[in-house]
Amino acid sequence: MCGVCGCGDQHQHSPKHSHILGLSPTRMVKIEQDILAKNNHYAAENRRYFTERQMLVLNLVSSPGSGKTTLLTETIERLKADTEIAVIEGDQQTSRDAERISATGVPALQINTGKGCHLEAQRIGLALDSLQPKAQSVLFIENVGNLVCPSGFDLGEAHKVVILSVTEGEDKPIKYPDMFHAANLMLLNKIDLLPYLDFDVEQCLAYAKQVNPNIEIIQLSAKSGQGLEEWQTWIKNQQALQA
Ligand SMILES: Nc1nc2c(ncn2[C@@H]2O[C@H](COP(=O)(O)OP(=O)(O)O)[C@@H](O)[C@H]2O)c(=O)[nH]1
Ligand SMILES: [Mg+2]
Ligand SMILES: [Zn+2]
Repeated sequence: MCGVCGCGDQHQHSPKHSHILGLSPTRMVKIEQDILAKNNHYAAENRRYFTERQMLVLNLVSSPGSGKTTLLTETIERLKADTEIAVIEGDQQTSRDAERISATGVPALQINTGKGCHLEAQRIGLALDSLQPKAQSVLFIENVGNLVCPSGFDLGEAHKVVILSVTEGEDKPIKYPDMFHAANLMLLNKIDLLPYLDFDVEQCLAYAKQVNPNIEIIQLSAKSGQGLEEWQTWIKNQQALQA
């Protein structure tokens, strides 16, 4: 397990980490493999549950502050009239985001991971027991803000959706390639701020495609509403595929 973030993902372990933990690299690799195998088992159970209910499940991943919760509340306001929606919120501490979602009137459940830096499939399975999402609903899972290890943990979702905001710099896809490789869709958020920044949109899109040639990309602003219709259409199309 990674001695820095404790997440069990397959980070490159330096000898320094091994020394800190007092574990040999071989032993650490074995622990990582066990953690990921256990997670995959629960993810498969979740996926069965979602398939039986014809649910669309999206795992939203990004660094903290990219606008996941804002985008979710705006999306919910636009979809809730004709779509059943539920939300699972992941954060290390507080229920602030679940409260923001609950204000829209859709069921939301907060998972606090404490020191944990990603959501795991087993916790999602337990959350489903109390959330009881409806058949044919859309379930959004807002992962813990972290562009690294949530990429390695399958929660049983149909797609990982990575949100990158233009204030973060255009080079993030090549700095955190695992996440952009694992995602099927990238939402480039906060484009309302582009006039004030020297963010190179074309370069960013090229970096994302370099890491993942199949990634779809939508440029939007949760604040101004620009691009939200395209995102809604994408969700509706994915939902139709679950039926
Ligand atoms: N200008 C601008 N600000 C945004 C946009 N989306 C989110 N924000 C702001 O970014 C900050 C972080 O948003 P939040 O939704 O909490 O991000 P999260 O940590 O990814 O859930 C808040 O101050 C939001 O108001 C956007 O499209 N444009
Ligand atoms: Mg949030
Ligand atoms: Zn982690």
